[in-house]
Amino acid sequence: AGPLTWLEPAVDTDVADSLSTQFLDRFGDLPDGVWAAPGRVNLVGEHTDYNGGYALPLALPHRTYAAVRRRDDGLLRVASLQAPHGWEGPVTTVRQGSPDGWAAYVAGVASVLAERAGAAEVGMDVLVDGHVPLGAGLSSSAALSCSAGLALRDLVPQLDGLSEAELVGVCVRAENEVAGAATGGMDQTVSLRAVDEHLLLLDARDRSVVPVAWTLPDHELLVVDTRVHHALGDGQYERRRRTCEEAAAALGVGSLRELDPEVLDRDWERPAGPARVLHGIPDALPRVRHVLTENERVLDLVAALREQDVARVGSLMTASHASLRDDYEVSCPELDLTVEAALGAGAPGARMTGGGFGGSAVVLVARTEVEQVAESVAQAFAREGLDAPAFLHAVPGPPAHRVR
Ligand code: GAF
Repeated sequence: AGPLTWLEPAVDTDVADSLSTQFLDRFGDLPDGVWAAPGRVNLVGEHTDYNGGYALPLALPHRTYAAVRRRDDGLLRVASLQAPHGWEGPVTTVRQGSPDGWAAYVAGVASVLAERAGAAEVGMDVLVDGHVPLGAGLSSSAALSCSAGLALRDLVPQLDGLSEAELVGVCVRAENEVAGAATGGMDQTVSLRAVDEHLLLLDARDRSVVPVAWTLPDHELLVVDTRVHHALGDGQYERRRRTCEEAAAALGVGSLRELDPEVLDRDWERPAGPARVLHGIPDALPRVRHVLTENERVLDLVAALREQDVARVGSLMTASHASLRDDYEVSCPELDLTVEAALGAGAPGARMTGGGFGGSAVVLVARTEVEQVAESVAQAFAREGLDAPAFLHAVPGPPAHRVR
């Protein structure tokens, strides 16, 4: 299948050096600083965050960098090394669709923060350099909004004291209201609040987090980017979310999290039981089943990690994949192939990660077998005539931070 492609993280200080120089060329002045925010991979707990449930992501060492200079005239000038066109305009004109595309994630955060600061003069020049693979389901968009958000928080005096937890809310609002993506907060939470060398158990009900140690020293997490472009904007993500909200309303709860998972075995089918109530909502039954079983898998996986039970961690990951494929219907053939090939090569567990419909899978693999498992996945892709996937080592890294 040819040599494997490994996506390596950048070195913070190297990026900061070159980005500062390019910022000077473009904007005629040095930036006030350079900020970095990580992408993420989620180990388990998918499509649970907007249902008030649990997830278990980690921050990747792959980050998005933003060189920023504060402006006090309310103007935003946004550029990226990865995009031919930027955007320029007053912060007060930012709204859904203007700007659109990647710039909405930066402008959206600036607009929400300007409102928060009560100051229409909040503005900035930004030059972005993304080292989180784009469209790979590894949260490059949250990394973008979080890097810009943290920069503004640090540079605008009226925002002094705004906590990372509050900044999560700002970035989610920007993404929902300006970028027009109805995402649930997991990605921004882990980007801003990760704990180095740990996973983060997120309880989306109150957005609280608990660091969880990686207890399997002989194993690592291998990410496979299928290179099938993942986009949440095509309506499928929102449709899933709407189905869950309608189901919760029909069942008389504020979110699916409030349902006792035992209803699945105990009285799911009884007259006036959940199965009957959900009958009229297309696909609600399997969608609800996924969310309830997935929440349990998150807590079970945390317990299995504590017990250093590799086989159990792996089987919970694989069960999560099956549920996302069959009940939630957000996988795709390339993700299924990755999981199948990785398991076939001896990995204890594998699953799609992130929103789905393309993007990446995460594989639990013995350190001594990483190359071999990656090789098997690449060969499976080649046999199917698919473009070669890319690989990255998911070593849990620190949260968003100021580089200089
Ligand atoms: C995307 C969203 F942005 C997250 O909020 C989450 O819902 C995820 O899909 C699915 O778990 O990454």
